[in-house]
Amino acid sequence: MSSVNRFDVITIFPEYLEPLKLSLIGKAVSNGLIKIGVHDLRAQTTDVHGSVDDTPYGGGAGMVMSPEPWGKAIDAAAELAPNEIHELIVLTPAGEKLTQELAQTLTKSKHLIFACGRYEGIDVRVSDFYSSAKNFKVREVSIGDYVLGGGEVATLVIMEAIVRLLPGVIGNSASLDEESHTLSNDGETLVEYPNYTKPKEWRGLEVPEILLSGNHGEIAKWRLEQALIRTSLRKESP
Ligand code: 6GU
Repeated sequence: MSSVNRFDVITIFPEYLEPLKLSLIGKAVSNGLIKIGVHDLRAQTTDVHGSVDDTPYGGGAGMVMSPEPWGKAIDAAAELAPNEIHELIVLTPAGEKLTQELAQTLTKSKHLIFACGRYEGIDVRVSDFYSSAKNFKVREVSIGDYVLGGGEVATLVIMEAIVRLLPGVIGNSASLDEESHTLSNDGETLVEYPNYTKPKEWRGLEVPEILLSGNHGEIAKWRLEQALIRTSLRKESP
């Protein structure tokens, strides 16, 4: 099964993506599992001010990002992974909501390009153009029902959700099978059961006896019960 090997991020604030150098993602890069490029949209502008936005046709508040620099930046990013299908992720609060399932789906695209919009978003012709361009797939993605100043933080969230699922990134891949929001065998997604480690008693709080029993069958049963209780308490109803 093929999986992502290259991510390109286009933004007017490349410094916002510095955390990609840390921890799990930073390690995946230094181990050669993935490649990441972060590109300044302003490098594709031609005027002295490096303008990336303009007033909206039809009037209204705010500014809209101009299609020209975006087209150039996306074309340049595509050339960094020749002969691949490029999945263009356009970050917008109006997009499809990120779920564990979408993160899992995105692991299967070889090349992901993240377009971080700011202001009132990107001229929609950018999405329209690449939707019908050969070798491109376009997805508008949101990370939740609230509005951020731009897509940079959303990109960090989505990339972290994807990268930890890639083969070889997490040492013990069995831990991926038992975590929250992962499909269990009966087709339901649950949040995780509660975890405990040493000491056995901490500030008067004890580890549940069952976890010390060594009875794996009973422990599994207890954990499933706990996951079901937490799921019904914490998940929003559909
Ligand atoms: Cl992807 N972008 C912005 N600007 N706001 C958001 C978002 C994205 N997802 C949730 N809110």
